[in-house]
Amino acid sequence: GLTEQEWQKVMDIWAKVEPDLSLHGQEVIIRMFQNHPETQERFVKFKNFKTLDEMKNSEELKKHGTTVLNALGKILKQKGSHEAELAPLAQTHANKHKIPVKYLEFISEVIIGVIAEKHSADFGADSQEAMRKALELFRNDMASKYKELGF
Ligand code: 89R
Repeated sequence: GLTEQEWQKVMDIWAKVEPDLSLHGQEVIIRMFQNHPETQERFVKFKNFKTLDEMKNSEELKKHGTTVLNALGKILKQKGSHEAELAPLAQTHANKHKIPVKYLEFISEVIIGVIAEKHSADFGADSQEAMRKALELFRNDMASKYKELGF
């Protein structure tokens, strides 16, 4: 788990992300698609986007990015006691969307990269490390749920 100080660092940086959640969300989704094109294929509504402009101009993509970061924020704020938030997410991402844990690793790195770019002054090495640990915990618990679900 994380120490109380590490959770505090996670909460502090998330408080900087939240006022502009949809912009961060949009950037995270676009960068994930660019760095890992196989992730784009998973979306009926986005898989036919060819250009960066198409991605940037899509209100649907921005909305989805907001949904994802909003869900992640709720999970992070539980500081590890996220069973109630995680269970339904694991359920849909295993059974319905069939998203491998490997993709969760991709998005974790992308999230850290986007925050590092936008908030370099507030996201030093120790804060990055705390966020990396929080996202690792999230992934590990998703992986356990996936296993229970036979995925
Ligand atoms: C795919 C990660 C993640 C990853 C999808 C992926 C969209 C929250 C991928 C639609 C797909 C496909 C959908 C369906 C979807 O369904 O539970 O409308 N995700 C929906 O056709 C993550 C992460 C979080 C997260 C949500 C929420 C919904 C949703 C909420 C809507 C409700 C539902 C981790 C940061 C594969 C590309 C918190 C990834 F690669 F990153 F692992 N989702 N999603 N997702 Fe997804």
